[in-house]
Amino acid sequence: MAAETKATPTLPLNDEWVLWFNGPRSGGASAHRWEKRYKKVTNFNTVQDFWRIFNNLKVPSTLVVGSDYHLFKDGIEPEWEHEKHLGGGAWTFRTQSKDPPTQIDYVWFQVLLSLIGNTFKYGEYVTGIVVSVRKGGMRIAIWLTKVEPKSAINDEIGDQFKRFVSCQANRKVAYAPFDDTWGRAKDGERNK
Ligand code: MGP
Repeated sequence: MAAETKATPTLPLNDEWVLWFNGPRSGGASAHRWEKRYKKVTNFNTVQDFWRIFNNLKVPSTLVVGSDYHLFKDGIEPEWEHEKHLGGGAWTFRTQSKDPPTQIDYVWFQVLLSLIGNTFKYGEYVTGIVVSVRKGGMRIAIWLTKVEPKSAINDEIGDQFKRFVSCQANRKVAYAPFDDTWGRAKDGERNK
């Protein structure tokens, strides 16, 4: 009798996710200026498809300087101007050039597993996660939809992120609302 083959059941994720990528700016383009240069790579909504994609994806630390991966919930673009980001902001962790590059790979992977696996508390406020490879170091940002910067919810989101970071590095995570004063000291900024 032929051996019975058991089909693995499809394991759906809570959300559908889209992976976007951009490489470095083309020559001559000025740094520090916003350019919409990301492109959609793929999307997934099952555990099987997630592993199929991520088993074959280069880890962030091996990407060319200037590259970013953006992993966002379906229907949300990785841009502040997207309607879901109005009133939102991001928690960011930055490495320094002397830090081991694999730190970023670990934090990126642990945070995204928690987000797609729906174990991240208040994950419904998270729209996506971005990892950026830059000359002076790398950064990971957890992007949020509208949230009160000084609220218990935002605090808890920052604390969870900080716990993932603390397993690898003694570095702060910082929150800043999305707007054109991004990166400069202003109201709504938080540090942990
Ligand atoms: P960047 O492309 O992430 O580059 O942002 P980089 O080299 O990391 O820039 P840096 O200035 O952070 O060192 C380029 C610039 O565009 C940033 O300085 C931000 O002020 C701005 N910026 C970033 N994002 C994600 C957005 C966005 O979604 N919308 C707008 N309008 N500006 C953005």
